[in-house]
Amino acid sequence: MGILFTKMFSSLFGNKEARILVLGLDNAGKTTILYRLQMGEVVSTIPTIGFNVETVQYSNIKFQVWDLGGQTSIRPYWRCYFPNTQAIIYVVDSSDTDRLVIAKEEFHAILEEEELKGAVVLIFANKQDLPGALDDAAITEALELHKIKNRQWSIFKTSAIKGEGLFEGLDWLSNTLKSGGG
Ligand SMILES: Nc1nc2c(ncn2[C@@H]2O[C@H](COP(=O)(O)OP(=O)(O)O)[C@@H](O)[C@H]2O)c(=O)[nH]1
Ligand SMILES: [Mg+2]
Repeated sequence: MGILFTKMFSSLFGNKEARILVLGLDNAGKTTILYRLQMGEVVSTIPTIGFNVETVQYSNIKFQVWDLGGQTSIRPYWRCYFPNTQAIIYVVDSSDTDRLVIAKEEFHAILEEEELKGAVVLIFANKQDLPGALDDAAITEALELHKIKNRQWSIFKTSAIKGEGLFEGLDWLSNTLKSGGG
């Protein structure tokens, strides 16, 4: 995946600093995806401000990951990570049907953030290998993706464990960013 990444994302942003946020509820598979992509060393910050952020710097692109949900008091600190965000990768555990409503609410709250208004959105309907996992159409429905206005988005079925679907999603993302989205 490292080589593919180089091909897809090199020169995408020129020398400009770019940020891609990887978000979702805890246990969705975000950290697994980060390691799967093998872009470089994953650096975990010490959670002094109440939440842990994992960062992978790939060329001039920063991938940053944290868990949504939980304490509302730490939310204002998230905003430090919003400027220069070109894309959001939203990861959902497609087998965790009990928490899909929360996943939806957290997702739409993020989309409301002023500094993220221009970001392209890629949704990973993850854990497709698990029995009972909802497919992309069902996740689209559950997350109310049709409510997304004025931005480009797409959803892909993935299994981070098997490494399936990730490349297809990132290919869409890099093409969308290349053609001027985000
Ligand atoms: N079966 C299955 N398990 C997964 C998949 N992705 C992640 N997991 C597992 O789900 C758990 C949570 O994954 P993690 O990456 O830590 O989630 P995070 O909290 O979003 O960072 C771990 O036990 C992973 O091995 C997947 O696609 N399929
Ligand atoms: Mg994690």
